[in-house]
Parts: sequence; C-alpha cells; structure tokens
Amino acid sequence: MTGRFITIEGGEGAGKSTAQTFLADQLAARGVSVLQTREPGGTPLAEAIRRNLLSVEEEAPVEMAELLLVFAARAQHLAKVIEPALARGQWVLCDRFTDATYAYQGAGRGLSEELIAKLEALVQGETRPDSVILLDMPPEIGLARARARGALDRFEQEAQPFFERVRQGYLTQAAQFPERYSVIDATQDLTDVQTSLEAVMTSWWSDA
Ligand code: Z5A
Repeated sequence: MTGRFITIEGGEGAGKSTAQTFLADQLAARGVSVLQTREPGGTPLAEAIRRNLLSVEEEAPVEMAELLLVFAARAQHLAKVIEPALARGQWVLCDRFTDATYAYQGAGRGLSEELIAKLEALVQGETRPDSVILLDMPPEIGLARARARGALDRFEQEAQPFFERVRQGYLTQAAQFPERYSVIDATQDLTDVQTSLEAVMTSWWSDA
C-alpha cells in the first residue's frame, strides 16, 4: 500500500502550520493514518541543519551552501521519515518541501532552476508530492504576523523584494503544474481558508 504525499507551501506567516493541523484532524476523522512533518527538519540531523539555516547568530551560508544544506536535510528526512511512512501507507503532510527551494533559493536568491532540478533528481529520485497546497498572500500580511510573534529569523529579515520574488516563484510553479497545485487565497478568514481546504480534500477522494 502506498500513502499520499501532501505538502503545504506559502510565504512567512501564511497559515501553513494552522492549515496542516486542520488537514491532519480532518483526515484522521476519516480514518486516514497521517504523519505530520516539516522542512527543513523532521529528523534530529535535519532539525540541526534547520537551526543553523534560520539562525541569525551563526555564520550565514552563502547561497550555494544554503541550497546544499536544504537538500542535505531533505535527503535525511526522505530516507528516515517520509519514504518509510509512504511505504507503510500513511499520508504524509509536510510543511514545505522542494517547491520552497524553487521559490526561496531559486526565485528568491537567484540560483538556477536547472541546478535545483538536478539536485531534486539526485536526492529524491522519482519522489514528488502528490498534491501541493499553496497558501498565497501578499508578503507584508504574513510578515506582520511573523513580527507580531517576536524575533525574526534569518529569512524573515530579508528585504521586501526578496519576498515578492518568492511569492512570484510559487505562483509560477503553480501555473506550471496545475494538476499538482491547489492555490488558496490565504488572506481570507480562517473559516473560509478551511472551507477551501475541505474542497481540496474532496478532490483527493474523487482521485482515489
Ligand atoms: N526554506 C528554504 O529557504 N528552502 C526550503 O527548501 C525550505 C525552507 C523547505 C522556515 O520555514 C524557512 O525555511 C522559511 C523558508 C526556508 N523561511 N522563513 N522564515 P517555516 O515554514 O518554518 O517558516 P515560516 O514561513 O516563517 O512559517 P510560520 O511562521 O510557522 O508560518 P505559517 O506556518 O505559515 O503560519 P501559522 O503559524 O499557521 O500562522 C501564523 C499566525 O497567523 C498564527 O498566529 C495563526 O493563528 C494566524 N493565522 C493563520 N491563518 C489565519 C487566517 N486565515 N486569518 C488570520 N490569522 C491566521
């Protein structure tokens, strides 16, 4: 039995964690065995890489090092957590995955799509998300939520144009892979976002 791999993407403070919890509860209520995880992270080693990537105190990685660290964490996460869960027939809900790399390291930092695609093939083989939920909103709204929460991490301290490029990067991918992507207007009230998430879930049952 093979599970289903669902990733949740979007800018800072777009509501990804909130959406993931909602989806996990809804799926569990339908009797689906769900594993919730996140990137960068999901294993002790990958979480250590995450701490380093987000830290404002450690030495900041150059763009190429940042890209390789993201994929190093991903290799560990896939081998130790994601692939075994899918093989057990679980549904994996992951807060960010490789689409974030195309958006942040690609569109945001300016590294080439071809290079990211090579690393994607090397690290992931054939593994790709079955569904990507993109919570889309103007970056200033999500950043205001992040600021309200307290100290900003290394990514959150980037200048506004970086976040605009990240948003456009995500929207470009969504247009390129419409069969995989569901784009939700994340500026809606939480109940409306949840109604949109329920509609996406309904499409999964009809696909099954
Ligand atoms: N990164 C990368 O560069 N390359 C990669 O390949 C990957 C990641 C995988 C960590 O991500 C960083 O890693 C990320 C890119 C980089 N950049 N940063 N920073 P992260 O996902 O951990 O960080 P984040 O985007 O800052 O996530 P977050 O702050 O946890 O936000 P969120 O999960 O999207 O939002 P939330 O916690 O669900 O909600 C935020 C608040 O808004 C909270 O108080 C909610 O109650 C509230 N909320 C949620 N929905 C609503 C609605 N609809 N209305 C009103 N309020 C709401």
